[in-house]
Amino acid sequence: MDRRQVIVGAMSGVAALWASRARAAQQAGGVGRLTDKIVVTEAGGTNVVAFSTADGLVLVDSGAVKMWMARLYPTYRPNTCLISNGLATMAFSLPGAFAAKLVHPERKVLAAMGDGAFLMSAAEIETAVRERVPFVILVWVDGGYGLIGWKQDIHFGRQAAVSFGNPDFVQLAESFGARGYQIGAADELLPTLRKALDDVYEFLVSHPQEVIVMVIQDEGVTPQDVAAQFAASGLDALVYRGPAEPPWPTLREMAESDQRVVVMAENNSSGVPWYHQAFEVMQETPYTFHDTTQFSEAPNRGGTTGSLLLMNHWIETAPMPKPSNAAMVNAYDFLLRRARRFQRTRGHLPNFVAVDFYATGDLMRVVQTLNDVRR
Ligand SMILES: Cc1ncc(C[n+]2csc(CCOP(=O)(O)OP(=O)(O)O)c2C)c(N)n1
Repeated sequence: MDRRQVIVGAMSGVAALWASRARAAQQAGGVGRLTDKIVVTEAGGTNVVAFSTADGLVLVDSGAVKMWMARLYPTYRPNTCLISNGLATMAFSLPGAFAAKLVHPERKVLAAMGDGAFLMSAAEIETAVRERVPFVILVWVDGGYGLIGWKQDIHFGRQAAVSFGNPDFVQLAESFGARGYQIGAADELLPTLRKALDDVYEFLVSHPQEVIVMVIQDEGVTPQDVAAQFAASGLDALVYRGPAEPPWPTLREMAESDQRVVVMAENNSSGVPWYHQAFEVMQETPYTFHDTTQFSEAPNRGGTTGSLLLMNHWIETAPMPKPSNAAMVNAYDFLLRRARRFQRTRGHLPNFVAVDFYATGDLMRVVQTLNDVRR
């Protein structure tokens, strides 16, 4: 099944807590009249703050959710928080998030909406799944038009015709081929959001030309554990299922067939057809170098038979690797020279270069140079 990023949070479990916090805020100075019907929330607001610092883009729907997001969600750059204001049309945030993700595929996009607004536009999840556009929908669930109920309370002292029943939102998301999560307490919100926003799957969906090779350091993890996690995350739909030996498909062929994740285990891959024994597939260099004079291109695990070549390229220090070493060995000239030496010794450029602190130094520039040479 084709699964996508959609988060559906049923918040009713913490409604009372949040409403009472909101009442405390009201007593402390003027947030308007609030009732227990109003779910959302200082707790939600502060949790979502973490998202705003991470260059995210949030679209906020009309409803009580807007009142709280507008008050509590800090923005640091223009146009990173889009709110349905003015005529305040409901249900804009879901298709709005879709459009925002198309325009900014590299950014994390979140639609924050009430259950009323969500149910007006939920069918667009099908479009998002079909078009492979991953974004996250956070639904505040209170089984009613909360903002309208709030206003009715203020004007009439009672509420009329603002309550409705809801489907099971997690099942609804799943039935579209999206992923659904239910959040039962405020402190679950941030970890769940992170999970939905940050995973490899999101990256692959939004970067359809990218291929990823994973080598899982699987001490204490069975192949069946790995397979279960791949199934739960949706990644199993994208794994490479061909033979892990020459002739390998080209990267373009892998992208076109959408088999873009090559998965290997350091130790045990038995019983899962797309999972391979890393050092039957790869050959590598040693990896325990304590200073730069010790770098060696000699065969290590995988001997000289593996069809993919791995160059290990970092300085070992206990208990943690050091960025200062990475700056030295990931520098352009040093790293390029080692790759050339590897090529002379092993008869081929490395297919993989393993480093510490990949963003320190010039790794990407070196790889670019090497790839140009190979073309
Ligand atoms: C298309 C549209 N219909 C009606 C309204 C009036 N309206 C504003 S907020 C709201 C209720 C929103 O309910 P919900 O999405 O569940 O959010 P909550 O207020 O419960 O957080 C309504 C009906 C509107 N703004 N836009």
